[in-house]
Amino acid sequence: MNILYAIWDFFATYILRNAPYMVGFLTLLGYTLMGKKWYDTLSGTIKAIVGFLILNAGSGGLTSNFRPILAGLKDRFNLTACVIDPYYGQNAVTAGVEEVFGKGFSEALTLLLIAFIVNILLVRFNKITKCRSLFTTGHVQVQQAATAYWLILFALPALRENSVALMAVMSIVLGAYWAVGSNLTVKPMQELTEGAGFAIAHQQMFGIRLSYILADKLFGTNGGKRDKEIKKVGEMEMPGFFSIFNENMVCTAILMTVFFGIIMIVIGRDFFVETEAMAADYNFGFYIVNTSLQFAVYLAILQLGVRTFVTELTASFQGIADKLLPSSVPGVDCAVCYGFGDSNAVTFGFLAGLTGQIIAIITLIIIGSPVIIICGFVPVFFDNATLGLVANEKGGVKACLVIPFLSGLIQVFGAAFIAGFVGMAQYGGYLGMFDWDTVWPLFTVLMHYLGYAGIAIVVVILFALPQIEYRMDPEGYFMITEDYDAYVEHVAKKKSA
Ligand code: ASC
Repeated sequence: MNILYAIWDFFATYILRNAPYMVGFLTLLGYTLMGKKWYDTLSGTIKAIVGFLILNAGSGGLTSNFRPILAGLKDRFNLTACVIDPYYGQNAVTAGVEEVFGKGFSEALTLLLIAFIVNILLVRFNKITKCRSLFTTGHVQVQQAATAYWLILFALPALRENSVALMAVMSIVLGAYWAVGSNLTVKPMQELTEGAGFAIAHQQMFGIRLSYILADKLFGTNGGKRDKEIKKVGEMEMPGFFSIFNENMVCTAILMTVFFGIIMIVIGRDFFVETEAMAADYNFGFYIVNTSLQFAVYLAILQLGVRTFVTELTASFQGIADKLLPSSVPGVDCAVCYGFGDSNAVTFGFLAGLTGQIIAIITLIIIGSPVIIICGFVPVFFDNATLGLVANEKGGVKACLVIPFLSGLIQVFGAAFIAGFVGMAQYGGYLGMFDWDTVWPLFTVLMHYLGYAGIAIVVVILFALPQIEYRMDPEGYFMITEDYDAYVEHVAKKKSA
């Protein structure tokens, strides 16, 4: 028994919550189930793990370089503010949950494991549930389990004393959110990647579907009903000097130098010297340029990582889909889709989102909001870049700018509301990613004011979404994950009929 526990503990700590190794494990399992030669399996597994580690080096580099700059705004203006950032959010839960609810953080990790099992079961029985995607992003699951733990403890005081009932409610709601949310991204991702075979398992899954729908309705062809030519970011023809913006690396480098240059000048040289980010005798202008250029560097690394592992993961997942989880795809980090579509849409989406966030923050300050939000790099970049990329595909340049801009506003206002409402703001941080500024506040309010009826409404909404999507196209619904080429033909046939 002890040995079994030790194995499980090792698996949970080093694999399940550790995305590169979880993806490696799935690749190993998938290829083994397919009966691949051992050396092909080994090579695929190594590429999956190393590719994901490269992706992490890229996204980690972006985060560690640019997070302190945005957080510096807070110190510069002496704000007592709540930073929206997954890591600050997780720290706030660890720091406050015992004090506020008398409960330890370790239960949040039990929640993660049970919710993950709920996700697996919902996909296993997808003939009934219609859920087609499995979460594989462990670090995000830890952050979400922590935040959901707080939100639900706050919303349902009656359940605080009953650990079993509490855990049951939490894991059904969270597990269903994982299965249903990532399922919502299947169609947008299959279209964006032309059938690469993955979904997104991250923190803006409802946002992705919303962006996909709005971009099409407001800026696109409205499902083919409107005769309209869509100009995507990559198709913009720019004359003369502006043509250099067509190249992703150049575009990112120039725009980031301008944007971060302004922010860094506002924060001021002293801040960077005091925080020992820069030596006292270093040239500030050069520091700004060099720091800003790192953005293009890490973005390029991130995209290399994606190219390295995506084919291995999705090819091997076929084995899992055939033998264990029929018609399913792996749900992966949102950064994975940055290897597809127009890469400049990533940069545009981010900048539009940042503009929205800054305007929203200034508004909060002007109206004297009790909770002031500071943009964290992770929500402002990873959410809005993803929403921009999806919007661009369906609605072109305008959608790619307008939707992330609106998202930036929503992120700040939504986070200010929920972090104040549930008392997380005073611990200095909130998760703050798109779904957690929109969908989860809604769930929390429903559960808080309606109690058991609220839980029922939330569960019904979640379980109904895949059913509705299925009924809109029963024939194509599983085809899109099983055989994308056949799906494309099926859609063309439906259109001409
Ligand atoms: C998150 C989070 C990160 C990033 C990363 C993006 O939500 O916690 O570290 O986004 O997953 O690639």
